[in-house]
Amino acid sequence: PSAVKEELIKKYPPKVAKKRGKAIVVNDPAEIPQVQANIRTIPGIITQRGCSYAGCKGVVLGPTRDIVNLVHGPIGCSFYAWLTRRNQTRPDGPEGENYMTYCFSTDMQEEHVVFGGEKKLKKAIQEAYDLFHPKAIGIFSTCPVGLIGDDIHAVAKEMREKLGDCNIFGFSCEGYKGVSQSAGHHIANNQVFKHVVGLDDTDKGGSFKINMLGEYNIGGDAFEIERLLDKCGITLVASFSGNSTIGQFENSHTADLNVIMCHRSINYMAEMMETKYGIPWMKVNFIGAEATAKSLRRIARYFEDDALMARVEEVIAEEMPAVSSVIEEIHPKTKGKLAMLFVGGSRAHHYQELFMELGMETLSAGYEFGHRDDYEGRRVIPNIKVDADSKNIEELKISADPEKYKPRKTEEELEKLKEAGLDIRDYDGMMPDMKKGSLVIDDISHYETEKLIELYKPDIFCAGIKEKYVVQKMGVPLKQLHSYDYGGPYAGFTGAINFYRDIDRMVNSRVWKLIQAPWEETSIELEADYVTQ
Ligand code: CFM
Ligand code: HCA
Repeated sequence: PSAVKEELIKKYPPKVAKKRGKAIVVNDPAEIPQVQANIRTIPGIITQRGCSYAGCKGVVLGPTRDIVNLVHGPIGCSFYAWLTRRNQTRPDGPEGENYMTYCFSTDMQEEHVVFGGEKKLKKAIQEAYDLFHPKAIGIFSTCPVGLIGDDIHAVAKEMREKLGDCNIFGFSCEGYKGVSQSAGHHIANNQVFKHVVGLDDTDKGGSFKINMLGEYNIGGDAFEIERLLDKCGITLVASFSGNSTIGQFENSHTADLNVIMCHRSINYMAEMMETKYGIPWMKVNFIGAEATAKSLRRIARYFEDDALMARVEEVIAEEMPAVSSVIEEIHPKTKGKLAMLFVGGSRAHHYQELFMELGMETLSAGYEFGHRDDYEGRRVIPNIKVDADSKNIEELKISADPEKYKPRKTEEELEKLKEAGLDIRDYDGMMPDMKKGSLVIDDISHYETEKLIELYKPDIFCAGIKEKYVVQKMGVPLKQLHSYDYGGPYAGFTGAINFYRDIDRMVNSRVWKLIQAPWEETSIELEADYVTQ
């Protein structure tokens, strides 16, 4: 692996090679090395990262169905975020509110960039209100809004007061804020926490009340998780934000536990909710059948309820046979095959579980915009250098709510649970789960991707739409772990079965062998023939 690393950076100018060298590390799970992460991409390198607006408007708020998400900016920003992420939702019947299929934008023109766009924004809010009478309107700033200084928060306040029965709040998530989508996650967490969470104190009943944080219902994952929670008798108060409503967010502080799927995008919310309301959080993973069983068991152990623990065991016993029979059929065909995963800020870790169940090895993996804690574990957080880019993102000062703070467990109770192996408030990151000698690469560049494939020739490469066809032209199938291509759900037990079958189809299809990769000699000879003809 060290030789591969050298090969990946060899062609770069010395300064670039030095910098990229710190983002490419040979893993050792026993002595986790440091990974350079969450810093600016080197200009000129083709990154797969997106922007702050994508992380805020697209990722965190995108899956909410009854908030009108209004983009203040030129039309392209809204158009390119229009139904491109496969977050699904299930409205309450045919008349139930669902604005997800709409594309709301102020359609800023040059005139507004020069003379200001606040008037147009006010008009757009009024128009959306008159047409839909939504419970809430979220305003999202794109790059030019920040550059010209339109004050979306003042507009939000003015219009909220004017309209009276519509919660209106803004997100200063200009694309250039921070270094990736990650900044947008933080901005989204802050504003939803400030303007929405805690508004509705109604006790809606139910036992074992949890919130599901960082699950965005891509390809219907949240539906499968909801099915399992329901079967176990665990009440889902709110989901941030797959298949969610604003009413759920308002009421979410009545839950007794926050479980986190995607740590990167939503850990801020969990911490703020614990400080203000006293709700502890726990990392879970519903990707992988074993991981799903483990996560359900851990939720039951948190509640320390025998009947719940028994029910969870019953559910696992009911669900597992179907999983095992598919694994028995597929494992012999996938065993020993090689995978690589380069995705966002959490899936590159979670999906290694499913590949393990298929007997496949992960040779190399990395995030586009994960932070060091997502790689090395939260214990490194105190040592993370806070640079100017991170300082630009607001850290809310949160304290216990004088009336609503109610610790769900005492510190002693939490300590006891931790001693019994329940890792409350912790996430160990991706590297402890990866083999010694595997390559961990942050913010992989396009050149490095191609080189890595050429050197390792994996049986499957997992990434997004930008990589998909380039990689497939090299004769390597690419599974999109963002959109799942057209598949899913992949979460839970049913999801695991779907994934096994899809991966089997991909790694065992003979079509890939018919493609000549650019580095294959035969293709070079063919080209030579062509030239001499
Ligand atoms: Fe979390 Fe996500 Fe991901 Fe993410 Fe994303 Fe996504 Fe992703 Mo695409 S919130 S970090 S910003 S799990 S959109 S649902 S697939 S890059 S790995
Ligand atoms: C985003 C969204 C994205 C893009 C996926 C891709 C998603 O980052 O803005 O590059 O294929 O999951 O839809 O991550």
